Amino acid sequence: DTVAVIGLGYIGLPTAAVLAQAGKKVIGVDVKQANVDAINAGKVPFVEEGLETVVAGTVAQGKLSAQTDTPEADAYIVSVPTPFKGDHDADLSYIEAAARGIAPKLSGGELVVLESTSPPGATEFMAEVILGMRPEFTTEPNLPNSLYFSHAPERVLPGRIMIEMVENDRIIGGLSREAGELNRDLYASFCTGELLLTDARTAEMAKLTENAFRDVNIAFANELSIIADRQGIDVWELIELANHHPRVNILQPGPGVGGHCIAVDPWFIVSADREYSKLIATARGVNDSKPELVIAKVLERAERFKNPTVAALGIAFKANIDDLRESPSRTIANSLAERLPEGSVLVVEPNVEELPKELAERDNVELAELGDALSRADIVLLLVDHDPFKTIDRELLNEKIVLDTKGLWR
Ligand code: SAJ
Repeated sequence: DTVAVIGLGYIGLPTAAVLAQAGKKVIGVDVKQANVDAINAGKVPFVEEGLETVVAGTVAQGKLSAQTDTPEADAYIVSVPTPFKGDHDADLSYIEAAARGIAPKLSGGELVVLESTSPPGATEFMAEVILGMRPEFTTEPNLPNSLYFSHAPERVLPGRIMIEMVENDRIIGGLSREAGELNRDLYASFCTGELLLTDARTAEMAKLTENAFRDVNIAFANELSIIADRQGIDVWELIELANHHPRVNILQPGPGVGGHCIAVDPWFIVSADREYSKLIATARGVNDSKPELVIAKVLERAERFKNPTVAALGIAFKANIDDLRESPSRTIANSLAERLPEGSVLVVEPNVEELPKELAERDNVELAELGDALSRADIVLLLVDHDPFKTIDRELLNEKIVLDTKGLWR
């Protein structure tokens, strides 16, 4: 029972770890030698609560190992990135590369699961790449030369991955019923949630739909925050009051929508059907417009200072994580530093030890301690609702201009 997990990132590595914990022999594959070396030493190259313990334990037991070449295995799980290319189209080249690595290793009967978030048709595409290289195989089930392809999109929340990976329900879409069932049986080894079988295209679309649902709802909150601000209304109070209605549940506005999923996946729906995805595209636009509005507000307030000092609290894409990818607050901090050449930006990010490159390279940006930044700042800009920011001594804000984009200090 050997499982190869291709791509050992935020999803692949936890998946490999829980499979190994469930007793499978797992070989992780990654193009980055440094990551492979770290994992083989029982280390995790990023922060995720509870992951390192499982990786260290399963590596020590010989259940989990990592390498750069694709091995022979009974099942393959592909969890590689699907970034954009062109006008927000999905770039399937990493999936294609993974498929090309798998194809020569197959001998018939293997299951190949695509986990990467993908546009409708990506699982078929992956199968076509493999069958193109190995035309002796077929997706017809129950033959000596059958291959089984399936899509099992991940739906775990960064920061809670080790819990949600096990407990969340999973949608499983096979190219054939048998492929879905094989995928279900494999995932039943570690997943206690419901395993819901469907076809591959529906599974692909379901994952995109979940994140588009959230994006559209956050856009509603963000649009309200802009309107309320212009009307002189406190949006947080407004939402709290409206949410007392039994059928109203508005999400929280903020400085924009970040992360690798919600700000990305809705575009895959738009790219699949540009004519009929107007609401989804507009929601993306609303959320993407928020950082610029925050920046404009800070610049307006900064005008009265000759050398304004702005404390930017948080550059992660959301609370209590160290993930800076697609982070609107990081963009805001960088843009403020650029547009306030006479001023300075004190970045407070308790979850990282160093600034990302574009910020580190600026003379007027430094990574500061919370207390230090609050005492030196003219303008305190709260961007992320990290726990340590909740409990600050409010007296420290007394003489300051405070812009609280998360409503944390209301
Ligand atoms: N945000 C708001 N207001 C809110 C909620 C979130 O502005 O009320 C912002 C956050 O600050 C952040 C962004 O949205 O910048 C996304 O954060 P998130 O916590 O909503 O979601 P992610 O990106 O961490 O994880 C999502 C999850 N999807 C859904 O909740 C539908 C997760 O379950 C998925 O597995 C993940 O995307 C993924 O990998 O697709």
